[in-house]
Amino acid sequence: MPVFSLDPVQTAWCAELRELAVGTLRPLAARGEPGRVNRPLLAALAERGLLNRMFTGPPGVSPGGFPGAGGGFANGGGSAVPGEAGRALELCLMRESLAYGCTEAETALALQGLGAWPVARAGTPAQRARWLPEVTAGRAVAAFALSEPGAGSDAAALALRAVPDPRTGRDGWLLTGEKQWISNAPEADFYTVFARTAEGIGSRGITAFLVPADRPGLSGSALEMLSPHPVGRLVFDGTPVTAADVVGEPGRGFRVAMDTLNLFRPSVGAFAVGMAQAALDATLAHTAARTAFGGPLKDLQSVAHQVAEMATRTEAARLLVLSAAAAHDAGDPEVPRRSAMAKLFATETAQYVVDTAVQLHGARALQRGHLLEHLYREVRAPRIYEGASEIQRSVVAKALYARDSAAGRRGSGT
Ligand code: COS
Repeated sequence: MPVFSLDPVQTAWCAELRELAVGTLRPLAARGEPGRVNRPLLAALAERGLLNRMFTGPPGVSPGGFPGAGGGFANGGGSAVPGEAGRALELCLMRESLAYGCTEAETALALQGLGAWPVARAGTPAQRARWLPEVTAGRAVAAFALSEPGAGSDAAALALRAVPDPRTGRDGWLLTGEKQWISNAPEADFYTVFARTAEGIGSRGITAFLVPADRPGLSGSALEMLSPHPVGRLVFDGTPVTAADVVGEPGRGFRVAMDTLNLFRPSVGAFAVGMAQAALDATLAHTAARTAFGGPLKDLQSVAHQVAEMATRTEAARLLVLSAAAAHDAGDPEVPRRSAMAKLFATETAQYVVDTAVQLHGARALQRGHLLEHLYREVRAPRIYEGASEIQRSVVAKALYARDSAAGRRGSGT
């Protein structure tokens, strides 16, 4: 893996996105209702081509990209499997840059990606043609429905049942059960739902379905969470699905979920890095301007060293995120470990950086409406969703031991 650096075009694009986030998207976010989907914000992301770009990758770099010269899904979708060139990196650059200026816009974009990526990656041509142009236009809201009240970290234990529909025989199922803590629920227009089609075989008995929100027997309610975006619960009461709703192959849904998380985990790290950078920059400005004990705070060594530590950890997190993204795009076999490391380190780092920034600002940072008060609330959830930090450590350790045993090596103490 080469040493990582961004080229001038990428650097300029990130600067443009930060400006867009602060100047245009932040005011739109402020007019939204906390806990509700902000459709004008989504429309603004779509208008600037960002939702589309999330799926197509950088212009001209995605050789197997979606058909329609440069048009991606907006021109009607298609059936080609997208090339991976630049995809994860692109997603990370967008998420970090948007998060720096407007976390709500960042999350709205990311959730469209998380909910619709399984369809883009493994869906049928009909599913893709029906939904992806709507998703990238910001008209259809997508959601990824994996977690359940009894299966969060242990995703393979999910219990939402898909039993054969006696009316349609082998070609249909009825979904019965619950999903919980689903971002964008209950307002999404469709859900990528992971359900159990076979008992007793764990992760191999799971199938992914594309379930439009208006299917009979599907209802939802909002949960009040420490999160500005909607999070809800879904109840499936004999909701009918058919073979045409299967995303990928029956019994291969866990793979669809894991592939999606392998792509999105580094980008959760990028979101965290964007927040950490915003907190760091606010701290630099504050500690340079604020005086106490006869001089600016920055002249106190205890303050300066904390700022240096914040900056060093943020930079390390960014490099880990970008190298995991680059590894994903290069088809590196160690993607699960690298993605897990990036998410783990970046989200834990951002928590530390934002917390330290609050400490260095003092009481003003806790005032409702202060940037750091906002970031302090935002920074907590990413350490839990898309695999809690503890799960990421397990993924990393498992991959290390598997690699070690494949190489036939023994630890130094044996
Ligand atoms: N990428 C690709 N494949 C993966 C994978 C990954 N990151 N993680 C697991 N798999 C595959 C394994 O290779 C295995 O495949 P086979 O059946 O072909 O051998 C299968 O999935 C089962 O893997 P494993 O036995 O490791 O499953 P476990 O149940 O022990 O652990 C974890 C799976 C804990 C890693 C998984 O459940 C997980 O990621 N949990 C967190 C879920 C999560 O992120 N929830 C948040 C929802 S979105 S907000």
